[in-house]
This record gives sequence, structure tokens and C-alpha cells, in this order.
Amino acid sequence: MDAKTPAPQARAREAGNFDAVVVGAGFAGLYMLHRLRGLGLSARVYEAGGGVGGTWYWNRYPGARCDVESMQYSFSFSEELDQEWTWSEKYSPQPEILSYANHIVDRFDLRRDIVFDTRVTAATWDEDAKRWHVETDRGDKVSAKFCIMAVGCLSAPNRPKFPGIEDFKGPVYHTGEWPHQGVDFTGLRVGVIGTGSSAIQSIPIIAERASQLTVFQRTATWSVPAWNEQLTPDYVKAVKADYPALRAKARARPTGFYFPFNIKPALEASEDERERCYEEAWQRGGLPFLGAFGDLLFEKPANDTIADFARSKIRSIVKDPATAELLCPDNVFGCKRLCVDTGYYATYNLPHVKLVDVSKAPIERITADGIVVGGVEYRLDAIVSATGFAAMTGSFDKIAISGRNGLTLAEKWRAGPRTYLGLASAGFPNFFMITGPGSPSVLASMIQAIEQHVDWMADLIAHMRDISARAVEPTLADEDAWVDHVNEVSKVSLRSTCSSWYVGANIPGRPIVFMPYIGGFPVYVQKCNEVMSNGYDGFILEDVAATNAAPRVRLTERWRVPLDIEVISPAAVAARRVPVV
Ligand code: N01
Repeated sequence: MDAKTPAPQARAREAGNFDAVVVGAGFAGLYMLHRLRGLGLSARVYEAGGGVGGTWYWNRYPGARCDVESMQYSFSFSEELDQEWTWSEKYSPQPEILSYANHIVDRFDLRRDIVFDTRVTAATWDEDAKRWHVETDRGDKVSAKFCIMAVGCLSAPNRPKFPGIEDFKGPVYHTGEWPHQGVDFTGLRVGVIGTGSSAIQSIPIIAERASQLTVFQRTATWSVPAWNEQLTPDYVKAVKADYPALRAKARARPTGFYFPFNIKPALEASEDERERCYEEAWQRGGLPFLGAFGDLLFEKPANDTIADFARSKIRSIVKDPATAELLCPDNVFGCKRLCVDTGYYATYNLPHVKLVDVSKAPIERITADGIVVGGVEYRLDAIVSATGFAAMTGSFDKIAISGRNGLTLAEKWRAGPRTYLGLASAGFPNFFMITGPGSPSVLASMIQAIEQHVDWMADLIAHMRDISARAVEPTLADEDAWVDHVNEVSKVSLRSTCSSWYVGANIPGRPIVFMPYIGGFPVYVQKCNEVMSNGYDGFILEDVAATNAAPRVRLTERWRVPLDIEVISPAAVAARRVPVV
């Protein structure tokens, strides 16, 4: 334990039996707990952090905020909750999202079942008892019928092993594990490594205080202005007046959130029309910029037109031509996760901000006094490592998960994650993943993706109780077919063509597999619904006791999602051209 988080409270070890153990108390773990409680089940949630909120607990770096509009980046399961909570800004800052997470906990009385400062270290399936034995780093040993992973998709920080990093005299911060007390960079020479979303949000704020800011860029990144603003009471009132309708429209969208979308292909528009549409979309800002036309992530020539437009914007903002060129990406627009910024490019016009290209000559080493690139030492007082995460599977890797016949998840996933619907994995009975690899997860609005998974799992657990089933797991054949489908669909998108964290390429040695499902959120939801309606097609329900009660397959009503034909025309679905931003 370092100084960045409060010390954990002393407590006795736990040994008990629960219906479910949930790993993680981010939004996924919180809603899972709420649904389990609603079913009258006992649950224990273990959380490594000292509080709830997951991503929003750890990522406290300056400028951290969501990139999906606040009024949609929130739970939709409770209309009362929707009405009583009021967001202050178009894109909520991290402290406000964390307050929302705490409000959920208090409002639904969740805290008493959550154990903090405790990391789950092992989960082992006991075939005879049909239960999971779960162990933690604080000596707890509990058992549960269900083991539910709510560990987040971007929760295991990536810390590249730069030679000499331990020699650096100053502090090294990772954006994903930011000190709770904050950091005062006033008058300091600061180096930021990386130019992904975390860096792009923090760089303009760090530049306000630092005496010198040096940014080490390996890959130039695409970023679109957020045009963040305070939400007016009238706007909030108007949204709340018809919140269920907005939620329904959002669920029907490929991204799980709603924004105006132009389905027309860019290549069918004239140059003037393209310019006008891009300018309008740029002025709206944020991720919806990718909705300017329907073919931008499918046709490289179409993508080239939006890339040219965005490069012209960078050149118009950044005054020094050499810096502007360095900031202009040459990869597919939106291939890596698109960034959303406030004043990012303009920050490079400040005299004390410098961009260093580490694409050809990588960071050589870190010395006591700074970072060496191409033989030049950049002298620094503090380093910010905005180097991202071992995405999608990184948090699974940290837990020794052992399923049927001693098969470990690490072994099974050695060549890449294998799941059925991103919900479960063959050989691991009663083991669920919320927004696991193979589900839309990071390609959808996370909170909607979480809600849909949790509701689906809760419905399955209720069904198992109805039919007295002791265990459930997917068949290998259905899992293999799903993994093939996830791979197949990814190939139609330009997203699969670059070395992003979506494919695990940001960390040397990881298998290169497109991990999230890119077929679109409602298409995926429909598939989950079909599986359920067909009696859990693709799953084996074990040890089902004879029962007189007619088993009932439930489907949480809000997930009867009609596809949005405005966006997903039958032809688009047939061609699997589902625009996902
Ligand atoms: O991480 P990243 P992130 N030497 O992986 C560079 C979500 N998020 O924390 O591109 C030098 O995107 C790396 O370079 P390269 C969002 O989904 C959301 O910023 O691999 N550089 C890259 O520039 C996002 O996509 C928000 O060549 C090295 C950077 O570090 C995801 O989290 C805010 C390096 C890492 O960028 C991850 O974002 C923040 C090395 N050895 C995050 N290793 C919202 O707005 C890595 N890099 C909601």
C-alpha cells in the first residue's frame, strides 16, 4: 500500500457461504448486488479500492470526465433515480460521477454487503458441491453458488518497464491510479507519457500549473472537441419530462446511447456536402462526430475524407507547423478509441509545452533527472504515465480462476479470450462476466451495457431457481461459434486494422484478438433475448430437479429492444455494416 489511498481498516477474516460473490464495486458490481438482493439472494461484493465507483474511483487525474453525455451515462433501471439525480454538465467530471455511484449505494442501501480494500486472489470451482471457493488477499475464504466478475474493462494499469524508471528522483503517477489527495504541479517540470484519452484530458489542465510540460507521443491520436458546458435547468427538465423515451431510443442504437446520425455514405456526398456535414458534426463535438456519415468505419476512402477534415482542424489550431504535423495522425480515423477533449490541441500553442516524438526513437531510458529520447535528456520533476490498461482481460489475469477439472481461465484464454456472448465461458459453471470480452462492452455506453448484462444474468439466476438447476455453463460448440462470429464481424470494420487496446496490441506479448463485439448493441441484445427465449440456447443447465411449477423464462422488459431502423437498415444488418462509434 502506498500513500495514494487511505490505509485499509483492520477487520476479521471472513468465512461464509453466499448465493453469489461479486468481484468489484464499480457500476457493474453495484447493480448486480441490487438485482441479487431483489431476488432475495445473499451476496458478498469484494472491492480492491477503498470505496465504490470502479473506474471513477481510481481515475482521479486532472480533467477526468465521461465522454458519453451525462444524461445518458447513468442507470436507466429506476425512473425515480432518473428524476431525482441532476447532472450539472454535459460531460460529467469524475467527482460528480463518483458522487452518483455513492448516491446509488446509499439510495439502495448497498454498502452493508460490500467489503472494501480487499482483492479477490483466487476462485476455484468445486464440482462436488457445485460451488465456487473464493479467496482474498486479506485471508477471506468464502463459498458461493455464483461467482460474478464485475472487474471492469479498463482496470489493470499498463506500466511499461522503461529502463531506469526506478532511478527517477521525482514521483511517477499513473492516470489510472491517481493519488486521492490530488497532485499540485505548480512550478514543476512535468513529463506526460502517452496521448490516449487520459492524457488528452489531463494535458490541458496540467499545463495550467506546470512550469514546463513535455509530452512523449508514440502515436498521434484523433481527438474531437467536447464543447462541454453547464446543463441549463430547462434542458434537464425537458430531458426528464420524457426520460423513458430517450432511454428507449438509446438502447436501440448501436452504441447504446442516442445522438443524431447520418446514415448516408460519405462517398455518395459531394465534397461541399461532406465539408458542411463534418463542420456541423465538429461543432456538435464528441463521439457523435463519427456519425457524420454511415460508412466512415467501413470504407477506407470514406474514412480518408473525415481524416483529412480532422487534420485540417489540427493544422488550423496548432500554430507551429512542425508540431501540428506531429499531432496529425496517419492512421484510420476512429480506429483507436476516439478521444474527446477540451483545449487539447491549443495547449501546444503555449510556450512552455513541448511535444516529443517517440515513434521512431522510443524512450531510451529514465534517469534520476528525466527521460532520455534520441540521446537527449528531458529534465523533469514529475512523470505522468498515461499509458493505459491491459484492456478487457487484465483484471481476470490477476485472479487465479480455476474451473471444471482444474482448467484455469488463464490457460484457456492464452491465445485470446473465449466466451459465449461475453457472459460466460465453457468449463466455468456458474461463472459470469459483466461486459466481458465478446460483448459490446467498451463499444457501447458502458452503463447501458452493464445494465443489460446484469438484467440478463439476474433473469437466468431466477430461472435456475424456478427449475432448481444447480449449475449452468455454455457449450463449447456455441462458444466456439460465438468467438468465430465476433472475429468475423470485427473484420468488416476498419477498427480491426490498427494496433489498439481493442486488440490487445498496446502491450507487447498479448494475443492479438479483437475483443469487444462490434456487431452493435441492439443486435447483441436481440441475440441474448433469443438465447433466453429459446430456453437458454447454447447453455447447459445441470442437475435440474423435477418440479411441478411451470418454469418461466423472464426477460427484463426494457430489453425488448426494437432495432433503430433509422440507423440499422435491414440492408446494413445483412451486410453487418453496423455503425458503432
Ligand atoms: O490509454 P490508451 P488511456 N512508450 O491505451 C502510450 C477509456 N478512457 O488511459 O498509441 C510510449 O488509450 C500509447 O501509445 P500507442 C477510453 O476507452 C475514457 O488514455 O500505444 N508511449 C498511448 O498513446 C480509452 O481509450 C475516458 O502508440 C506508450 C497511451 O500511452 C481507454 O480508457 C478517459 C507506451 C495510452 O493510451 C484507455 O485510455 C480516459 C510506451 N512504452 C480513458 N506504452 C473518457 O473520456 C503506451 N504508450 C470516458
